[in-house]
Amino acid sequence: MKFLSKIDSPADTKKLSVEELTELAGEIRQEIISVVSQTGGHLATNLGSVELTIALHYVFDLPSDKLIWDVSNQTYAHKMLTGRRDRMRTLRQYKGLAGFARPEESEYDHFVAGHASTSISAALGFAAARDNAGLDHKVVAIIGDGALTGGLAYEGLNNAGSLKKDLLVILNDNTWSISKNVGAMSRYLTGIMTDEKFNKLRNEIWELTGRFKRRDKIRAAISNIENSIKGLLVPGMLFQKLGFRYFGPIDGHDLELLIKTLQRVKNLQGPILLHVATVKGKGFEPAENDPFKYHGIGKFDKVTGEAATGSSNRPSYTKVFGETMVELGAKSDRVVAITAAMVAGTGLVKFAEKYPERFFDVGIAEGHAGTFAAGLAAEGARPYMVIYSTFMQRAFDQVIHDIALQNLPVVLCMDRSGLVGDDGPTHHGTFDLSFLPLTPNLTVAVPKDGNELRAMLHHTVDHELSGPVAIRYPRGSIPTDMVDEIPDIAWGKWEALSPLGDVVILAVGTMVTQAQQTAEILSSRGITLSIVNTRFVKPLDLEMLSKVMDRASFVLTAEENALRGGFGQAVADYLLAGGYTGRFKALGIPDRFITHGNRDLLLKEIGLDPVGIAVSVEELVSDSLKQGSFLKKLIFRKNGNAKKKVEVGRVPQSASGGQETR
Ligand SMILES: Cc1ncc(C[n+]2csc(CCOP(=O)(O)OP(=O)(O)O)c2C)c(N)n1
Repeated sequence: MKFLSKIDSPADTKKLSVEELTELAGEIRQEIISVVSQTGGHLATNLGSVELTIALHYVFDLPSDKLIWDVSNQTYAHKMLTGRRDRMRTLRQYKGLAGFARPEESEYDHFVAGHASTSISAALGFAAARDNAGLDHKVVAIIGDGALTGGLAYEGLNNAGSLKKDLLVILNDNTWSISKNVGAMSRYLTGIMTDEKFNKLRNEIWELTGRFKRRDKIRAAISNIENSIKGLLVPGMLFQKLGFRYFGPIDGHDLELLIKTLQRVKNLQGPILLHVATVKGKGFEPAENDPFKYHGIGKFDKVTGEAATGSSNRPSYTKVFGETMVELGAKSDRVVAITAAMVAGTGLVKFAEKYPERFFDVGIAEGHAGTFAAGLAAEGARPYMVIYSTFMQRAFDQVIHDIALQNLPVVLCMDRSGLVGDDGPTHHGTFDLSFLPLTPNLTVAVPKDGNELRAMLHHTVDHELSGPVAIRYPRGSIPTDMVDEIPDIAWGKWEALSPLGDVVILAVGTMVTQAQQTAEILSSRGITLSIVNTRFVKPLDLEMLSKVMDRASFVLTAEENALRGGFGQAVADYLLAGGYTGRFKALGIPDRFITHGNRDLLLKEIGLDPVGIAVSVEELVSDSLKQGSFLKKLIFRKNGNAKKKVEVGRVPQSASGGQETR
């Protein structure tokens, strides 16, 4: 790497000529392909934004000038150019570089992002704080056309247009979100980009008038004429009406033009929007041909682009969900499905093909999806709002205010619940079991496997629902094979997977499989662990819970969710109110954000792997007995004959992240 290997900071990029920068772009592209082929990651968006990143590094003074990246999954080139190129091969790995911008990682990253459409609001905040402090550095937001479908972006534009702060927004328009971008705004932007003749003429007039002394007045007059003739069809008129000066669209792969344009707009005052046209996947043929497939990809062959095959031979929860949705669609034509820009990620492709009139991709607009679903349900449809757990956070108010308050039969389907792994803290779905069950009227269900997921979904169409239902399921493959027949699940009831003994674990969703492995570990140590599949987190199955209370001296809960406000806390409340005299421990995600990396490693870090859970069980049991291992073994070999009223001492907080309650 002739040039890349010499770049340790943006100052080094500034030393290169345009020809050298063009070569550098090629090197960065090769490195991105090579790295992502080994680590997996967001390939296509990064390939599309190489020249833009280089130009920004060349023109602006980083890090005092601030780049605020939307979503920030397109920051690989930025990472390489800011002293992190040697660590690129650790990308998205446990303890390695993050796949997103991360201020702890570099002084060149200023703002965390993973959820879309935040950059304009954040950048405006930086600009306002800068002005208040009397500073004069530049602030640049870089946002994609997909992210511009999110309502938050318009709130930012609206506010920026009125505050009139110096702020540059770069719209990186590749016409793709994860799938092809959707919506009227996307059509509007495409209209601008295809209106080439008009743009050319307009740019020429702009250049020409720039030579006149009274250029501002002349330009304003021309602008008025444009408005009256073409109204909203004038390129960028929408942005201009919002208080931005619009420039573009320009070719986002022409480094010379990018640099020249950025140098021109850099010192302009007020809010500026520069529209840059890029090709998603640029420079890697398979990705250019199929930007959707290469948006986020696992390991692949860097020559052919062929994706490496997964290690599991069982289907993913997503696949089971998607196939079941097709079954539901056939059962009732009231069934409609809504996604917020995640048609494939949520498994809805087949449903969309089969029932196009009952399928809605609303763009990156989770809040809107919630109210839209509520409207559909209020008019008699049966909406399935299918949104990753982490993005459902955006629709929290809509779930409460529009869906639950009116007790509307909307089914919230949350894929990627729990720890998602490589994407890290912006994407972990570890809060839904805290924020959803606090909502009145809402039933919260968590299947332990694919068959249960299918059964729950069928239940929602086979029965008149008494209110909204949320179903959460994880990323990855189902733990057991699918069967043809849909199992019978008693709605609202838990399932004891073994006779209730003296030590019981109430396991939610993914934790059932973990608990089964834990039980094996413990059995070799003389402890019998009874497992209850607590497939309804709200309402709690009080009948089963009171049986557990009666029979067990030691109760644990396990969930892949924040301990704060989670299932464990709900159970603890119940036990406390009922005067439970045994010992209790809740296992889940401690009160901190969990990093990125392989999910198994993350589970281990927080003690939610089978060994970690076994340690917690042993700690709970042995600490209570306090009589030393001989007695402990003796009692537990008897399998559940320990006295319920054990001596209760304060059990120290375990390293596992478990939270203990009595
Ligand atoms: C709130 C939210 N919903 C959904 C997503 C998932 N997501 C990640 S990137 C992306 C598409 C972004 O498209 P665009 O902004 O055009 O950037 P590109 O990848 O095309 O460069 C989506 C939908 C997200 N990050 N945040």
